Amino acid sequence: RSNIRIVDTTLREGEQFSGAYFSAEQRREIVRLLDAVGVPMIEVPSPIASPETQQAVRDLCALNTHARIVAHVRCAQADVQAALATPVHGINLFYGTSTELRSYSHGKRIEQIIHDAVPLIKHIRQEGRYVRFSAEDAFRSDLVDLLTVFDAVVDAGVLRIGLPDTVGIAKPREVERLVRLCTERYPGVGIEFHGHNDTGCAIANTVAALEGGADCLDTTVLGIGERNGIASLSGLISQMYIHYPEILRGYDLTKLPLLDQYVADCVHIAIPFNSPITAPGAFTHRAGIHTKAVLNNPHAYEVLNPQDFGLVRNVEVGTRYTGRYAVGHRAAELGLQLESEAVASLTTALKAHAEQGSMSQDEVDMFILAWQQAHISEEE
Ligand code: HCA
Ligand code: CU
Repeated sequence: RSNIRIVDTTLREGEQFSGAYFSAEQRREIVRLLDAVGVPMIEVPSPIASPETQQAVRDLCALNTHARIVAHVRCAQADVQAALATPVHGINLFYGTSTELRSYSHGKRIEQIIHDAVPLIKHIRQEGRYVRFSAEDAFRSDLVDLLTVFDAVVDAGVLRIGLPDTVGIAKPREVERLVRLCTERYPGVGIEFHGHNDTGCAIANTVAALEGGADCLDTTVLGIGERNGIASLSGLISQMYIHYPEILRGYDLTKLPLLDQYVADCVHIAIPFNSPITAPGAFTHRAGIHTKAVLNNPHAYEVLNPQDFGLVRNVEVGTRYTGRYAVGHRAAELGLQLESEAVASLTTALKAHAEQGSMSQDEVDMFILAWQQAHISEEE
């Protein structure tokens, strides 16, 4: 299944993140970096938003990326017109289908949704552009309502249907089940999944969608988005790297840390400590049992090879849970040839010191060298 596409929506969903604002140059740089990583589809905001947004969308299309640029557009004539006035590859339509959104958001009945969407889909197809239709809040939508809408939009010629978990309520098996049901009911039509992270299942749900047969999977850089965001690009990539590496053929994963850092800077946050791949501590090993095994063979406690992402492993020595193996290894790196008894007593001393607080790598090195000095003078 190498025809699976990541659809990155950092510029659309991601800018809905509290405090986010991307300047024109930042938008271009994010697109360039996403393209350098190898993401095949990039979603941008609706050109109807403002003249500036419409110009920005034109500028992004003018970058001539390998990645296809698609605009996220409401099911309204003027919105679709504004998008078609730009050279976007296609249009991602969306419409709320749940009772909640139909009651508290747009107030439309299912028949009205179909009535609005169908002519727009036909029009976009006549213009020769790609079109997808997403049933916003799909996982709180009545199944009959959902399938009624999908039957109509598929009939109208939509190329892909979207199943967004808009409020982050879905469970992985439920996602897999609904996606599979749609792949069986609509053969020949692609399925896109978009998972919010309100209950911490965004990445798991996105992988479940992939396994259920979805062929487009939404992400944002760092997972930023409305509320606490959606599945992160690095999170989805980390799963694919291990379980579906064929999907990542043609990607340059060494650009991922640059991209994550760039977007973190744009939105004034640090890369989260628990971010897959790019967290500052994602390749840091600490406990004695871990450090010993990792120094023997990194595979013991690493399923991602940091080098594949242009990153390096970090073995922390200066803690009270450190072990002789790691301490001896560091001493050897500093050029000291120590007998095993010496390593044992150095380790005891270092652990005792680290009881007062963990030591940085520099502090560890200074400690080891000082200990060595004292040791030599004792011997003399
Ligand atoms: C939104 C809603 C959306 C749309 C997703 C989609 C969602 O913020 O406008 O078009 O597939 O989560 O439902 O992001
Ligand atoms: Cu969303």
